[in-house]
Amino acid sequence: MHTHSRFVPLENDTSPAILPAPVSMTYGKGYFSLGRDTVIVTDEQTQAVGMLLADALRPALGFTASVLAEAPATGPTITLDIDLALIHLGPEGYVLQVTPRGVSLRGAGAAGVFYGMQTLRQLLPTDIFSATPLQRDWRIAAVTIEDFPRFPWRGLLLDPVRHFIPKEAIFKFIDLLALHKMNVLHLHLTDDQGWRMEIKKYPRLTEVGAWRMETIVGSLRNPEGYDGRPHGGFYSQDDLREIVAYAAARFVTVLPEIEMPGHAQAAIAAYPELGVLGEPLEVSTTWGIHLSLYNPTERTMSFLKDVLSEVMTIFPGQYIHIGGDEAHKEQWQASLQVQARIKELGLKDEEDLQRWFLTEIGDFLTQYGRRLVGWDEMLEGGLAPGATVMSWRGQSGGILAAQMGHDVVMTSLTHVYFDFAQSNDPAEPLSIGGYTPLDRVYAFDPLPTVLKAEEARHVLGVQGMLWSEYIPTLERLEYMAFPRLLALAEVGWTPPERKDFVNFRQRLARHEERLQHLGVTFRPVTTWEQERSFPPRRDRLVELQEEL
Ligand code: TNX
Repeated sequence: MHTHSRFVPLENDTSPAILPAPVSMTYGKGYFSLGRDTVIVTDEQTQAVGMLLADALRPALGFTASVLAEAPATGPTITLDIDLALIHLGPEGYVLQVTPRGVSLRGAGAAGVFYGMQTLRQLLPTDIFSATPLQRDWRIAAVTIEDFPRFPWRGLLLDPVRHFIPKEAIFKFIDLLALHKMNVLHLHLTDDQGWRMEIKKYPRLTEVGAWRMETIVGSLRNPEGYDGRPHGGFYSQDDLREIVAYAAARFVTVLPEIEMPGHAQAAIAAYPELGVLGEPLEVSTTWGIHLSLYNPTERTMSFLKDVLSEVMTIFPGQYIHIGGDEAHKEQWQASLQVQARIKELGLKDEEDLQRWFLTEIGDFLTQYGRRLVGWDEMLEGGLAPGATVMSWRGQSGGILAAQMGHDVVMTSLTHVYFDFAQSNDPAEPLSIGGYTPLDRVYAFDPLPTVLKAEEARHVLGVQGMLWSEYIPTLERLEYMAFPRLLALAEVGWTPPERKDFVNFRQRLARHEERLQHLGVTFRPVTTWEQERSFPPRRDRLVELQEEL
């Protein structure tokens, strides 16, 4: 039951709309005026953040604030410092103090200072996000903010396989993640419908695997034929290096995903010998679960290790995602060769084979100091040692994994699937189905109460999922992400006792002005009355059962 009252914007409300809400905020007296004479003063470690701040302010101000290593004798300053005395706030925490004389921003690490900088932008009038110069009084009310995140993992998955996402759009998403203090961009790089990463040793992966002949029109349930247009694209290794560097400068880690042993049809289309059937296949033109699996031969394992070696040269992060979801075992069951392989390896059955497969890959990654991440199906055959689990089919997989001492990221389809419809309005664009309105995302609690304290420590955080079967354009991608991504940002950052949905919507109303300036397509907030007047949709979970 929703007991929230109808959202009414507060009249004359001038309190800043900080999103996600900070841990603590105390108002002082007066205000700081940002003007042509304001300089940004940094130490060595915060200089890059200072430059990003000057860059972020430039379009609306119409001038570039100087970034200096020493404070001038007089005049207003914004000072950015590393302060190890703040280590109790963690590497991402910060203290931001605004007084009429100046702004001081400190953190134990550069990431904290960066997040304080994002808060500072949100303390200014929303017009500071304008892309063109505006004549305004750039005032910031005096305030002291002390802030740090609830979880270390605050992610978003983008799926450039089902519909390709050009590099520039990835940059825009990285900026939007950083603005909302999120720090992981999960790139789903391979699947049945395409292979999106250049691999030098296997050029056919992108020559053949990056393109499909056409794409299904309408929903999988009620298809309206095919569009007859080739679709594809891929990121060169140089593109990916650029993406990784752009993200790193904004304290976002890019998590690459190479799917196995299922969701492998594009790879098999490029190199049929990797498949169980050994027959030519097409890059898939449709959605849903496919039956093509990798053939678990020595040759396939070497191929995957070669691919992952190249992945590791591009992506410096600790984690590498190897998929592991929705690998239905029909092909392995029916193949005499695979059955013989199971015997040869002394394994029980196909589930055991998947466990062996992923353990091999996990050991390989471990040798290089990396850690394997995979979807919760990994739990079925037994988890590879040290594996981190993304719990997508609800939270039970995550609970189990945490109880077994494995790290977990909560990505539950009950709350954070941004490919699901966000309203029951019949005018909503076609989506995969389901119903995940804003308040549902906001109410997500990634820490199930059944977990004991030492188990709960294994819950690294949360991640939203933007699967893009039904997301053919960049406008739609943004529309599905906003505003739900903002609710997720607050789930990942703000302490639960500070969360308040009515207040969140008030801040969101203001925040929409910023999104508008940034050229982000978003779904305007609906009232409860509107939302309740629409007929309910079918439950996506029921639909999924039927699709299997
Ligand atoms: C399930 S979530 C999948 C994806 C689909 C998604 C659509 C997961 C690990 N697998 O392949 O895109 O559903 O909601």
